[in-house]
Amino acid sequence: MRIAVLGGDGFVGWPTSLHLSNLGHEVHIVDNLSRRWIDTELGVQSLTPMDSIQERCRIWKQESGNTIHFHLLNLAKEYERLKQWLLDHKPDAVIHFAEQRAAPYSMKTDRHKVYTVDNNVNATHNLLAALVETGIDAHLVHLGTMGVYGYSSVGAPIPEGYLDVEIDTPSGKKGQQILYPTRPGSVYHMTKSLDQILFQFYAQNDGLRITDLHQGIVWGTHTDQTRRHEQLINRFDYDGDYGTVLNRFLIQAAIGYPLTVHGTGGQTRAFIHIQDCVRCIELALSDAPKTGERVKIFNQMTETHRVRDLAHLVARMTGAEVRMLPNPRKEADENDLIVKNDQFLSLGLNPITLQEGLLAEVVDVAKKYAHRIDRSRVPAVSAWTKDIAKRVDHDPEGKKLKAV
Ligand code: USQ
Repeated sequence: MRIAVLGGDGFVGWPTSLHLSNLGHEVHIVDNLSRRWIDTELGVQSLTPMDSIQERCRIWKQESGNTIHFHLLNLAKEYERLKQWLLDHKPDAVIHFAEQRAAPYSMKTDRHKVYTVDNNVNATHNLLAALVETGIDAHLVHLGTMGVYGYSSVGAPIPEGYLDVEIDTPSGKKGQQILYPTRPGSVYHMTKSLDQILFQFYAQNDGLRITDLHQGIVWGTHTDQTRRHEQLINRFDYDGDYGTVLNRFLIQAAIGYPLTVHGTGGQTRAFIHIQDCVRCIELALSDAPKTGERVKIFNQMTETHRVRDLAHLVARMTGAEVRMLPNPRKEADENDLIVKNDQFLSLGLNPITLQEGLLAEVVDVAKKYAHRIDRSRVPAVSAWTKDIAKRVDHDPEGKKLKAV
């Protein structure tokens, strides 16, 4: 297949591009390199040294003999160029990762909220409108998030996108399937909830073939392809805005920084290893919906864990200290989470669950590049409301709190 990977320079986009190229697909990365610009804005860098995208593609060609093409294009701002690109390349599938993906970044200031909505919603809508206008019948696979469902304890498994409900009508009860109600916990998660509505409309109105992947928190850094050469290494975020919880704990353990648990650590979240992410994209591509079929929704996660349990697991493994901090986010202190992921399992996903070996691999990578870490960028200081900001500002590293 000829596959466009929009956002193919990012944390999941790059290993996905390598994985699909390795399987023999013709891969085109379309990216505006915004993630690299955000590093510059924030004054932080990936823990791992990343080469330019052109250099990464050159090394891949040298290693594998396969070409990955790179196209610099801003999906959210260059609509006419996007249409022309689609007409020129006629992809069989488009994988859409091209969105700002950090909840804390999206909540930093009003400017970051506006940027995240502008960028994410326009990127998705421009792509949908351009597919209709050009008549290109590509399977669109979008990277969504488990966070659209919210994190209140409902006591029942979260289904894969759709919920069966019964509605009282004058002629009795009627069954209906609705999108599972959204309850986003950040502006970023809200944009992915809006994406869902855009997908419903374009599938129903124009027959676009769309798969939406509701992904959990990714952990790990290497995949089979990024391991092949030092210069194919994946990016790896550790800072308070872009670093995600389990990878942050592993990096913190590697540099002797107390593990930063927000609040009680009773938040339960869904997780997936990066190797399984790229496998899931491959499986989703193999199971495209037909024209006229409703949007396919998969829960792209393999297990759920409570944040404090992960902290204690990492502490046991490494001897790190665990510290409960004032939570910069507005989120439930404690929640349960049961998630269905039957569709990927039935397509052949064999989940990689938390294994000491893979956890230790992340610690080793972090130790290798520890000299690149700016410890002052480790605390998460982006606060969800002004009231929370006052609390977090006084004690961002939880120094006044007792270690547990
Ligand atoms: N947390 C800590 N300590 C930290 C960092 C995070 O306790 O040092 C807590 C947070 O307060 C939160 C949980 O860990 O309760 C998860 O935070 P996270 O930063 O790992 O994940 P999140 O903000 O939800 O976002 C990440 C990705 C996003 C993806 C999402 C999947 O950045 O792109 O959509 O995970 S999910 O969480 O399932 O919605």
